Amino acid sequence: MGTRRLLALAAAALISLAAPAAAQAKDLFATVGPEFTITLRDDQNQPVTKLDPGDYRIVVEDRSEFHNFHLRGPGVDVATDIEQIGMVEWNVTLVEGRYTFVCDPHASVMKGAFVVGNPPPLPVQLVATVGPKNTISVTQGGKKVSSLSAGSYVLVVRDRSKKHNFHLTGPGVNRRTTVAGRGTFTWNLTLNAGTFAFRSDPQARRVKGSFKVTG
Ligand SMILES: [Cu+2]
Repeated sequence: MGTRRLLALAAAALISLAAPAAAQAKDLFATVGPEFTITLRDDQNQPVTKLDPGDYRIVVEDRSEFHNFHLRGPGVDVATDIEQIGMVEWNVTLVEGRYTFVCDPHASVMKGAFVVGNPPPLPVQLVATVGPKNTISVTQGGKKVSSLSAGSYVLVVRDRSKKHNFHLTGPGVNRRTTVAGRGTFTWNLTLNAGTFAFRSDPQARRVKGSFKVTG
């Protein structure tokens, strides 16, 4: 092998060392404390609400021995110690989905969330209530439901009577609670276009209702 060829190989090796193998990880900055504050910001100091999928380096500054920073989402579950103060670096790969961060001891007030990529919308929550008197309803945000768009729903069923049940029927759906039982139940439903009827079976003529689902 001639000298010129060796030099060419050496030059090629240097270039391949200099070129990053993959896209560089982006930096994010997390803080928690000293007061009841928790933040996650990008390198422009903007609060993180939406990110592209990819590799990230998260620099966490835990400024309090009463708080921690806990990040959770698809493929990620990392947290700082509550008692420890200081800086931590995490290298994480974020994929399409929904991520949340909290301070564990104060998760109801110290919290945040962001999406990565374009995850499917969260299912809408509906509430079905039957009893304690001869009443039955399906509501969304406190309002009676009369029509819905087809899709995924979470139906929280509150059966508040031992004389009634909640029975929902419609295209592809036939579910009920027991008459004698009471309780709160969570049903994950896919509602397709059509008419849905609900009733309490022991008083199906009086305690009933319906809504439409459009495609
Ligand atoms: Cu806290």
